[in-house]
Amino acid sequence: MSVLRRIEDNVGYVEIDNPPVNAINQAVRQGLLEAVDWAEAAMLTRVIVTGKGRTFAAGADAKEFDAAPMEPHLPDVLNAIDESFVPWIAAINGVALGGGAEIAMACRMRIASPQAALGLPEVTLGVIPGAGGTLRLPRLVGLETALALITGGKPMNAHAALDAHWIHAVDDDPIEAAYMVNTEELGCMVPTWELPSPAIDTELFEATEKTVARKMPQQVAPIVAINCIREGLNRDFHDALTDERAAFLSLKSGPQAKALRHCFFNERAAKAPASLSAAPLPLEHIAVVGGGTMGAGIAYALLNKHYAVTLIETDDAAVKGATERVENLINASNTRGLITDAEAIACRQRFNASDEYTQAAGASLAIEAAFEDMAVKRDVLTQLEAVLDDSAILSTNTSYLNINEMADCLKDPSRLMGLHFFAPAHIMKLLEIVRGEHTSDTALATGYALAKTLRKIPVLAGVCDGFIGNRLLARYREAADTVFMDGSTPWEVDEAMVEFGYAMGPYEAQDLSGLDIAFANRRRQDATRDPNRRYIPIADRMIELGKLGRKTGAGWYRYPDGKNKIEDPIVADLALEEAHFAGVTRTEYSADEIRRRLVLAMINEAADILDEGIAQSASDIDLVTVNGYGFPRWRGGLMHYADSLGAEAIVSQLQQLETEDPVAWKVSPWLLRCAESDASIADQ
Ligand code: 3H9
Repeated sequence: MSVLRRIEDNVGYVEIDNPPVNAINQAVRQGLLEAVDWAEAAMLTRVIVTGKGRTFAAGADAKEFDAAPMEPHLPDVLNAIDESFVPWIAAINGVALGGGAEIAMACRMRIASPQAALGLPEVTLGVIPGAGGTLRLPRLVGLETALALITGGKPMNAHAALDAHWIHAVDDDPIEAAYMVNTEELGCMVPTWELPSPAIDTELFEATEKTVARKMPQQVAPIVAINCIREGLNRDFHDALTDERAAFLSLKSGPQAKALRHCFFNERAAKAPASLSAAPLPLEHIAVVGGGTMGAGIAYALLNKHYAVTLIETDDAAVKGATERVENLINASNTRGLITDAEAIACRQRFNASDEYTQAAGASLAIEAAFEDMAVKRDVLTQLEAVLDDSAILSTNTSYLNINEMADCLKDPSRLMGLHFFAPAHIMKLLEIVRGEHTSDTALATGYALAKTLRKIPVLAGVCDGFIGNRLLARYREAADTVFMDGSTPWEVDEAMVEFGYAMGPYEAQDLSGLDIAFANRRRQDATRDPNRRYIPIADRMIELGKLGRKTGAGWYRYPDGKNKIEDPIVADLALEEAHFAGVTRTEYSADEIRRRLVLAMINEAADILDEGIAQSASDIDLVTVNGYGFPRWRGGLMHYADSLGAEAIVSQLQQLETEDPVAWKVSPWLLRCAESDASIADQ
């Protein structure tokens, strides 16, 4: 039964019961529609609708979105509620999102518990509210708030919703409060659809369009939502509802909604593999070694989830610096209202920093976030092994280094895994969990359990230079540098990739992280680099010139005011010089050609990563590229996008590029197999 109902004192109690989050599927819609008839037939005085469990309703069941819509449709169900002579009251016990909030809006009254939140996050799934949300919300909260809520997709807590007149009351027991509502007062409540709609405000619409263009460039749903809201202000409610429904259905089957749904379900499916044969170690106390930006971010992320953290640094001054960085993060979160004063105090109480490894004793997990150097890391791990219990798990936050070589220094190498966080570690969602040759299932299970607590998206990676994400990044940059050397400028490359959907192109992004990191990697790779592989020396010239990125005021761009970037002709000239020395005849690349090369390079590398078993699935590549490397979410991730091109088309394009440079563009056997067997890339 997806909708439970009972009558008491002539009041109908309707409970949406579709665990885990009361998603509104066909059975729920049917159950609600039947409840309208049931309430009318029994001449009930009111119906109180609520959700079973912690959620009111998480919205339409997005798992149904790939199939043809099944009757009854939600807009019709909600019209029946809105127009029924038996008034419905929503007792909003938990989150009411999307269609869940739309159910609440079709009710005559809304009373929420203090823990509840309401939101219309449809645009995050590439659709719009499709059951009257674009019409009912402006009538309830006014145009400005409705535009912000629908285009932004962020939920509002119960008290804010009360202030916005979205709901009528906040009560610890919303069902009881709904029961207590005075019958006369309830009788006077006008059905939401009959409320007057706000007046058109052209300036506000223009401002919202600008905000959307800036914050969600190239995304279709928010623009369609704005149009539906605008059209809905002037039209008959039911005509506008028909148009809203048509717009919703068209978006639902479009490529952006499919891509965003893929991301949504892919992220939720990222869990510990069933094949792990061990349970995670219980964690309370975690040691972090290294208190730079990364280590401090990791420490704060852990403190924020109630772990006790001991941060180890090399000496007094370093301990002081690390403590300051952690303190700054606590304060910043506190100031932004993300944690309360009491939580900030508790974070400080759980934190301890020292230059003595013995302080880490008792920790059941240690995360090494020291300098990216094999000798340094091996030394840290050896010192940790000496003070920690034999059962404790060791991990390294290395971005590139060989974990097997690192584990060699340990008496028990099975204790070591990679936990590759992304900066800023307390914000970025991705966590690469790296399995070394000897890594135990206990270590991996502990990594996954930690990811769950930190609400990170775990992706299992094997050992190779850069694991999944940084290996792809290296190939992306190599392709960019080649295009730069052979004909373009960094700004042309950046612009092409921004047009593709990245927030910034590879050169601007590298200016942010610093050119010295990639330089150190290139020097580390010198000994093992394939001598037949073309080497683009421009980035090395940048280091010689002291252009290390934003931190030195100049990198690929110049930053005269420390903030805004300007193009630097000296940098463009470097490519001319190097091309001349290398005997390269430069050519002009269109933006399409730049994009084609950079994206194909990544797809081919990703295919090799899959072929070598470094990543488990194409979906994992999508998780990494979207959540760690800025690949446009609305394209679903690198391999979801690749699937839209098709393996055969990709292979034929790569083969053409292979004639230019058979080493860099060697077609991955994985892609060749996909093309030969006509297999979907996304399903691998
Ligand atoms: C919509 O409503 C359109 C309407 O306007 C028009 C219709 C005509 N569908 O996130 P969690 C699953 S569009 C299907 O891990 P949490 C999820 O996959 C919808 N399944 O839990 C997972 O499954 P599994 C607008 C859904 O506590 C399980 O529930 N609504 C849906 O961290 C637990 O999810 C939204 O965009 C769904 N709508 O967070 C809200 N939602 O266990 C989307 C969840 O098999 N949902 N599942 O992995 C959320 O934001 C979060 O899930 C929520 C709970 C905050 C509710």
